[in-house]
Amino acid sequence: MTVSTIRRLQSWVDETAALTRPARVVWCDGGEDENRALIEGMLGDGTLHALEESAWPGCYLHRSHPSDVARTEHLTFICSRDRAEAGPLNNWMAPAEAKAKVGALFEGSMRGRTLYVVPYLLGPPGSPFSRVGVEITDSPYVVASMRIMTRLGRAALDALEGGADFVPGLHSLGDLDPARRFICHFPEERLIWSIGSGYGGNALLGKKCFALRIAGVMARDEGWLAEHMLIIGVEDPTGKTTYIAAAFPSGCGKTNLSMLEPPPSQEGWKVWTVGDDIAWLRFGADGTLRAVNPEAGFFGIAPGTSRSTNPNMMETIRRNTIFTNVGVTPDRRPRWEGDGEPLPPRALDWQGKECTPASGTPLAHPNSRFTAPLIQCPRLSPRWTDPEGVPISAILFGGRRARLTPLVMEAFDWRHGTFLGASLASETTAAATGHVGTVRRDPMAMLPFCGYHMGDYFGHWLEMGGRSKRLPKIFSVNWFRKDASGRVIWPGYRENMRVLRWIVERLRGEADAVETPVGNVPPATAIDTSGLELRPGALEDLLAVSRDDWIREHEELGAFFEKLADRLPAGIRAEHDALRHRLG
Ligand code: GTP
Ligand code: SPV
Ligand code: MN
Repeated sequence: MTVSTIRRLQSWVDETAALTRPARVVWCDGGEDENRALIEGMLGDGTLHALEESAWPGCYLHRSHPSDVARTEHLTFICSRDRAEAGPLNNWMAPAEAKAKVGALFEGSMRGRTLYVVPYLLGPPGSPFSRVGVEITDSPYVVASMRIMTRLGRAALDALEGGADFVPGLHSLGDLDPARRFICHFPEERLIWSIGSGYGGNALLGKKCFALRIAGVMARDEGWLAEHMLIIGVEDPTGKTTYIAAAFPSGCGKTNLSMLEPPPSQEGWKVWTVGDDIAWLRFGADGTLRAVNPEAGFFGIAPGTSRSTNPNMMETIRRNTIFTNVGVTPDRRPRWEGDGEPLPPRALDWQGKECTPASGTPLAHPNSRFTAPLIQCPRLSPRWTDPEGVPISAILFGGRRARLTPLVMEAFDWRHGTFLGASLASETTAAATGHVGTVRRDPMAMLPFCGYHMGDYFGHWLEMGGRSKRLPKIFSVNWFRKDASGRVIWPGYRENMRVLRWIVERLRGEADAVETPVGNVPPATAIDTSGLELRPGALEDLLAVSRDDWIREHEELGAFFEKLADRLPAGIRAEHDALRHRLG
């Protein structure tokens, strides 16, 4: 650590302690003893509950406050000096106002509690991609979670000693009242302040706050990308691996796709997990776009996870996992809807209340999650810590669309692909508080995570496309198209392998496509449906491009882009016009 970095860290900790008045200050090293002490403390005060030790070794249940179960986007702010920098799609607060208003809430907020100093590394040790963060928090649950989600302790200190700088993030539970909850980002200072929530992306500041909102600003300034993307290696039967990154909005299937176990009909194909939520990408010396996963753990959605939908995740969470807001049986086994077993006759629900199948209330919260180390994933890519990153050949954008977007289509080129990403929309899910199931525009799945003006962000994507001659191809996917009776047509989950296969074959110039006004779509014959029970005509419906629907979409997109008009890049405007022209 350079002298000035040590001084800066020490004085930030001192100032914070003077402001928040904790009973004690603990510097975390991420070691075993420290973790055991944290867990003992939480078992003692009821923050954690032990699960059945023989079936679930090292696993615990945490129940968050019932008003604190998901990210709260309306309480999340970008505090840039100039309001215009945050853009019209972010909440904005002037830095001075945020410092005064939120600073007042931090005053004495840690009284009687411990202030933990948590140094962590995002990205593989020794990688030019990697960045150091230090989170100050008064929540032992946050420390235990950060220990799983990041490289806590030594790796971060080594990087600091090697001369790295760090991003400070201050977090306090406060009183957990949503009226006094704020998640503030100061992009110019590279600083995060979060108070009043102990949950997920609001409180684990290495995740969305740093790895996307602050890192996104760094990436813009330094010429790389920080994206809400999974990363996988798709291995074909000859052993050749193609790396793919995919951006889907929260709750739309990234974790599931990242751990896909191909069905028996797709013999010889394998999917290797590199990351399930966030990707940092930059061009390598050879011109390929390289990706690393800045995280070291999964913070995945429990409901719907079962042996049949995601066997690799079920294996991953069998030990050393923290479950948050799931149900629990009298013999202390974690349970959730869609875990593949019949609902238990008696259990405690996510709030710790008695519940039976007749109660009519959910056992697990729809946004209940597990926090588990990546190294426990049976299909973890051997290259997940590659300091140079894996070379990305394809980028996928996908969302939940009951109509409109086909199962899969290929963009014409990088600019058109950027436009497809900018056009992404999806039905909202329980991952954020608010109404579930309404279609909203979520460009590149980054609406809640872009730390600056979305128009500039599109511009940055277009500019990145000019930096290499070896750009990945861009695709759009939609697992969620519905039939007239409202049922999802595509079986999804492991069967998505069939779509990945078309994409890989397409990259190699081996698969057919039909050019449509919206992109290149496979003919129904190009997707292998052997062993699938699809009604006749289902695949044609999944791949259909309706001109009327797309004309309406084009208009809606126009209205959306209008909001960004002051900074909408010409390239996006040109693509929007070209789409109208192709639609005739
Ligand atoms: P975040 O962690 O919030 O970013 O979500 P995510 O994008 O990782 O989504 P995840 O894989 O956890 O899936 C979210 C929900 O979508 C779960 O309820 C899944 O069961 C469901 N889901 C995932 N993949 C598919 C699919 O291929 N088809 C269908 N119908 N549902 C899916
Ligand atoms: C998401 O909402 O996209 C998540 C969960 O991955 S959280 O960590 O809460 O952001
Ligand atoms: Mn996510």
